Amino acid sequence: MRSYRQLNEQYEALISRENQMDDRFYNGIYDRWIHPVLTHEHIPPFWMYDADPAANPHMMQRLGINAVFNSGAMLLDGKFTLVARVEGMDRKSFFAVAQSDCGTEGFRFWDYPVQLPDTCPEETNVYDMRLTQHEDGWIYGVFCSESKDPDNQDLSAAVASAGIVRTRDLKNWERLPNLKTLRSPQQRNVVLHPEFVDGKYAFYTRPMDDFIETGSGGGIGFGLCEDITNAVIDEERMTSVRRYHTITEAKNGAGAVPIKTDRGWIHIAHGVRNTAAGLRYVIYAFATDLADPSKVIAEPGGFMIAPLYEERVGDVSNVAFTNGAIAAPDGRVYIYYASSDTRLHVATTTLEKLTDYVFNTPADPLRSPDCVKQRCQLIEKNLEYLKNMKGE
Ligand code: BGC
Ligand code: BMA
Repeated sequence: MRSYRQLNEQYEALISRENQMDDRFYNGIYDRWIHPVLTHEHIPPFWMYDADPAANPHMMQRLGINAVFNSGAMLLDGKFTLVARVEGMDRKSFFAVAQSDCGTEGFRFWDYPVQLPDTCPEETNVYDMRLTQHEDGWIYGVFCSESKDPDNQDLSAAVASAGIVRTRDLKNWERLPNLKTLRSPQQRNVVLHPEFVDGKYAFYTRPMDDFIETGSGGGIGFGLCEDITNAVIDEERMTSVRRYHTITEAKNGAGAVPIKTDRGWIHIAHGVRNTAAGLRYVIYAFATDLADPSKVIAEPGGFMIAPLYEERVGDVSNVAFTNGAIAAPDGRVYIYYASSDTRLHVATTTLEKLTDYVFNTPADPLRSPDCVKQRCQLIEKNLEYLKNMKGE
């Protein structure tokens, strides 16, 4: 049996462990790190154990935690701040704030998880918060609010919609009415754009016909609304679309809040395809126009991050998913991505590299023969170049 003190020492050792770049991996675009930045082991023991041996003689978990994963991210007072999806053993998720000074290690949860105003009795589960520091001065959290579908007998039938909260400090939260999209029955993966567009609040949406299938939903949508305290979107324009036989065939969805660069907004999103082994989630990037953030101006072919090594296995295997990234003032970019709905990692790059990646990676040619042509062009250029290099 372990004492509470031992459990706490173990936890403190984990929190103070240094992280290192993962030398197994190189692609020039970003670096991976050896250790995940948040796991269920980063949960303070006082969230799980009753520390009093009189009440807990076997020092057993009374309320275990299953997983810590998809996290919104921002810099708050200079600290790397994550609002993580924490999932109990009971499958219910909730949000909790963890902070670190450097962004790649040392994330520590605040003493209490986020206690959102409980305004909606049907809401059963909440997850995947995107944190937007909006130019109106508020920090918004947009998340998936899930309820049982009252109109469907199937026990698993659910309804997903976008919940909206706002705060100034991640401590006091005001709940606003859920987003209403007049033309889409369900929503998940909704992200609030950080600036007004045509004087309005702008949301990236993900129109869906039902809980899992996007159906006729063609991709990542974009819609404007006048009033954030009663957010209603009529038309959803398409930004990055789903395409046959690509990484977005089954679904796609906005991830991190778009990052502003001189050349456009950079979006880090997810794409899903179906396989015999279930859905495969990967992370991809694209850029949209500075003046019209719904207009895609560059979209590299294929994925940027797919689950690799240990990342491949977890509660929902073969998933890489992001809902938060931080572009630090020094030009470094931290992409927080979860693997297999189990743990959270960071991939680090710079704004310069990310821009190079998004604007100079060839687009998906969509057909095998054209992919071969694309690759042969690169090979030919290289063989020519390398021939001339000989003897140097
Ligand atoms: C789960 C999410 C998942 C969604 C769609 C929800 O019940 O909590 O993790 O993305 O279903 O599969
Ligand atoms: C989704 C997301 C995530 C999750 C993924 C894979 O639809 O909203 O919560 O990581 O499925 O299960």
